[in-house]
Amino acid sequence: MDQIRATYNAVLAGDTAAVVASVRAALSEKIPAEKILGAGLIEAMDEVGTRFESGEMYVPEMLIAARAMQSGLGILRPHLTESGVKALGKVVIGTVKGDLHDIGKNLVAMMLEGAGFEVIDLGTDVPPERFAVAVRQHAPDIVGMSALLTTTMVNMRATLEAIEDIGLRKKVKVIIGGAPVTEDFAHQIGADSYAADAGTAARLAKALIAK
Ligand code: B1M
Repeated sequence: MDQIRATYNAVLAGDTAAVVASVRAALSEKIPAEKILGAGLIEAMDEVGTRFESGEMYVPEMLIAARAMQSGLGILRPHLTESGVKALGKVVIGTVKGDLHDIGKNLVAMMLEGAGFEVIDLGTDVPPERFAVAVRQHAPDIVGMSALLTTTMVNMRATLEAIEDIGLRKKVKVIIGGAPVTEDFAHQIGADSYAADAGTAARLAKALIAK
């Protein structure tokens, strides 16, 4: 079976060992890492979401699939990021308060590293005040926020306000993203940019730094 299909099926089955094996096999067949990521891992997670929505899958299975996907991402990481590149700038990134989804955020962090940024990852469920403290502590060029829930998107605005409150909003550019987030929402809350996917986030970060 083709290794991309095998990766896709293994993520859906939540079979970590099979994901690891098929991703390794795909790489050894010289299939580009971006293709394994997009058509294997990401498409499978989209299907997991669809099955969850229709009631065919429940939270535990979704979690197992997510873990399997992360194991595949771990193998792809060195192939997606370049080593030895001088840092273009610094990015503080995190998933906003109340939100535990981190696969997309991890992917964005990985692509940013690959594009040459130093990335400080605050993790998930990051309260606005922690983002603000990190901005003060690390003096990043860019702050990246991810949200996957409509109920947590609002915490992006609160985070911007917390950075504003310590007087550092003008010192950083802010990029936001995540499935429910839109360009319009980014404008509404006063973020500098919205990125629909990890590749776009890395491209936008470079463009913002160039300005
Ligand atoms: Co959750 N979940 N989940 N979940 N989950 C969604 C998001 C959901 C859409 C599923 C559904 O109903 N179809 C739904 C949200 C509905 C809504 O609010 N609109 C949902 C729900 C309801 C929930 C719970 C409430 C379920 C429950 O407990 N009843 C619960 C909430 C927990 C919490 O956060 N407080 C929950 C829990 C979980 C798990 C823990 C089981 C697990 C997360 C594991 C983990 O992340 N470590 C999980 C998963 C896996 C999903 C789905 C299936 C997949 C998300 C994913 O990883 N996608 C998801 C359905 C879906 O999205 N299709 C779903 C793959 C990833 C590569 O894509 O994260 O979109 P994504 O990232 C993309 C872009 O969005 C963008 O780039 C990435 C890659 O190109 N991007 C950025 C992301 N962040 C960015 C930041 C940027 C720029 C771009 O700039 C900084």
